[in-house]
Amino acid sequence: MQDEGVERTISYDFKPGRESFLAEVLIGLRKPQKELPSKYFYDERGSHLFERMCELEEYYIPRIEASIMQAHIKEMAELVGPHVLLIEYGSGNCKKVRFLLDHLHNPVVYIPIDISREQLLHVSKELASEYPKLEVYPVCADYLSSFDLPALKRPNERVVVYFPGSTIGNLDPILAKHFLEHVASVCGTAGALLIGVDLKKDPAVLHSAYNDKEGITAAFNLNLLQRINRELDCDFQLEWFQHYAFYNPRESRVEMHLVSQRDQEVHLNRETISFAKGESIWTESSYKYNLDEFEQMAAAAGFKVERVWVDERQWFSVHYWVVS
Ligand code: AVI
Repeated sequence: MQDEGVERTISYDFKPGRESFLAEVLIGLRKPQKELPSKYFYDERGSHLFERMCELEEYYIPRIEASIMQAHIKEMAELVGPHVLLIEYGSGNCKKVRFLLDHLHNPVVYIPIDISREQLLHVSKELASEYPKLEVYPVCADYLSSFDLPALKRPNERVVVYFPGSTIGNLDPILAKHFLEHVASVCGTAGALLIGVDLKKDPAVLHSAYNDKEGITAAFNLNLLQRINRELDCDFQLEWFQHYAFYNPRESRVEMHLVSQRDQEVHLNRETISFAKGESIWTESSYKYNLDEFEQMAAAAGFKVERVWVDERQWFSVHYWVVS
């Protein structure tokens, strides 16, 4: 049954519908190197599996990012300043932003943007009651598409975008630059970006992070096929696809694929898609940067680097950039 109270908390709903999901899947599966957009990982089960992944010993990103945030939160809050309008792209379960909100000086508005509608509805409602002085305007959207932000009633001193977790790494560098240019225009003059990005490291560390022993990452990857079966009436046989993730040093990225275990055919929207044994569907890239490369990205996108924090092994970094 639909909870009408919750319904009303979504400020804007631009969630891609079935038609665009189908179109994007078909475009991807018709390519010589078959691919699927990683944004579709995050249905209800996918979001849940991602949360479990974030608890894994091997998947170091959330743990190290949280330790950097904890060590430097006072300085971050000073830089952000009072009465901020905070926008978060890919807000997920909003766990990270709670820590930030708890330390900011009288934040006035929070706009979480996420493609996973159910989770967005749920956490926005929780946040609104936990932070009664904060106005929460959830926006359901694929943040790469163009959409309007809600018109706001309350004045703010600065717009700050929060983009944690190295989600920027899931965009190829050219798209990442365009996206960050767009973020700079959303921030406007006096605006800033607080962003977490994963750094280059021993490929063995990356290998275990994306091939965890419990098989949660594999289940997360395969869940995409299950979602396509359910929502698009497709007939992928999950037992005949296998998770495969590796670090590609030439491109500085972890690639996730699903590899067909035999010659087989899949049917979607009256189309037959053939797979040869060993052929893969490329489902995600996770780019890793070094600090210089990411600083160059800031300049290219119209930002000035104000501050960078790293952990002692330099595995992960958090950056505060201001619009230049
Ligand atoms: C959301 N994103 C930053 C994750 C990453 O590390 O690229 C998604 C993920 N894929 C497999 N494990 C985690």
